[in-house]
Amino acid sequence: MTVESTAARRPRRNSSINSSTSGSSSSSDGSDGSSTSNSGGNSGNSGGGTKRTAAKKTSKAQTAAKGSGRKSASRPGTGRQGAGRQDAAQGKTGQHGTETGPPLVQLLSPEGERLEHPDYAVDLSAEELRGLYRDMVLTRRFDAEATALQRQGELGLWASLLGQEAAQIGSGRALHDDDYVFPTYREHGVAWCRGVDPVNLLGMFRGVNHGGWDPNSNNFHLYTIVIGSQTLHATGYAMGVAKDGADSAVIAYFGDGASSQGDVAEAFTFSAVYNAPVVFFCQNNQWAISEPTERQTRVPLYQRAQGYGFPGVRVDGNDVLACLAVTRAALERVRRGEGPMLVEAFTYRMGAHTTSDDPTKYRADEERAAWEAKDPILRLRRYLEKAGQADEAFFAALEEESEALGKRVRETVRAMPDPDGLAIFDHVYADGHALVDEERAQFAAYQASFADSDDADVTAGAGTAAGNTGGNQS
Ligand SMILES: Cc1ncc(C[n+]2csc(CCOP(=O)(O)OP(=O)(O)O)c2C)c(N)n1
Ligand SMILES: [Mg+2]
Repeated sequence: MTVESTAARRPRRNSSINSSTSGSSSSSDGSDGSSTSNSGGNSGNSGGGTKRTAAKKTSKAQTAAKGSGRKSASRPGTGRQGAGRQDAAQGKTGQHGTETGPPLVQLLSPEGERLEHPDYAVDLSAEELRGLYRDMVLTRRFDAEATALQRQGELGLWASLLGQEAAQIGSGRALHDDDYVFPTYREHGVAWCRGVDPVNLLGMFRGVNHGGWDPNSNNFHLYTIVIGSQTLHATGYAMGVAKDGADSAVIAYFGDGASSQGDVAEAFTFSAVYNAPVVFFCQNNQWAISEPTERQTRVPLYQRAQGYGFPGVRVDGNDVLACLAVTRAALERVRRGEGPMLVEAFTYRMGAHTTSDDPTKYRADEERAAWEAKDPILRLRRYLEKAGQADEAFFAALEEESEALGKRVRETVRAMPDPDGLAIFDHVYADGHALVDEERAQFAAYQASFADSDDADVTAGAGTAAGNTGGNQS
């Protein structure tokens, strides 16, 4: 990894939200714990331009999670003792992600009431509140469009963020432009806050590219599918930032399932020992494909930080105001050089793991229904309406904007050109390689054989193609 020290001296700009956040972020017990154009329309930031380079790793693996058939043991310290949740494979009835755990930092109740917290506060103008609402609505609209596009065969796969909008928009709007983000594959709301055009998120899922955006344009790294590995990339990057003497921060997103990965444990250890300016933002959406969180941990996830020597805090991940306040405080802490911090955003994955998944096989419908009542968008809408901070005209205009975004996404994705099949050979070695050249030539000849077959009759053409692959013609 190289880090140019000039990047470290870039002037710091704030995100689109200007508000005060108070808060020590030092306890680990949980008690203290605008838009631009229509294309994009999502950036409160004026751009990246940082010249740092960060490690990249994007490969793909899929494993199907299986229930072992064992019953959950009681879980000391989780507040879930005796909850009696059965194995997901056995019964789909258990109360999952119970509210009886440690207290959450909350500034907005599910009913849309404003709450105070002794350590965290936000003071937002009506315009800023409407901005957060708009971010969440447009992100959800984009996400729904992407799911529909997958169902129509336009995308190979989609990982929906449904239900996690507040965690992502709240934390994303807490970032400064020169902060650097290492996402997983579900951070469409954070991408939105960074000013990445949502259409660009879809190329990889359509199979026409391996990323779709320049990470350094928006300080938003490429999506990472190797679970947990981006926490190490973030830690290394943050160690570089510290060596530069910069006052920017790094944030790594990961899931409850990822928290079990060795990479995450190593990232925690290194970041703590090297005092790296990194916030670990865990979206505990309570499922890792079909594995519930109680299979990952016997203590609340935020408490893991204590063992590594840095603080952790649990925030209501469906409360955009609390996510903003807590993430901002965490970022301030790491910028002050006080070492890393873990934020656990307690939320819920309302949809399937991806479009390849069927959650009805392993979780109860009632569970999802209970979380619909805590919908992050609905609760902010309730507050805006009660407080008289948004009128019907605002909601109607946003509805129109949503539809326009959906249309643009649809049309742009369908028009994405297929990649040149030979391009993949160009990026294996920076300076080329004789073996790759040979393989490129072989593949080019193979492709050309299909072109020839177009001129022949259908039967002969099929035979030619099969013959080239060594297959039979049955
Ligand atoms: C190293 C590795 N192991 C396994 C997988 C397969 N896999 C893809 S997503 C996933 C679950 C991740 O769950 P979580 O971290 O909670 O994130 P979420 O999908 O819930 O956002 C797994 C096991 C993978 N991609 N990489
Ligand atoms: Mg998860």
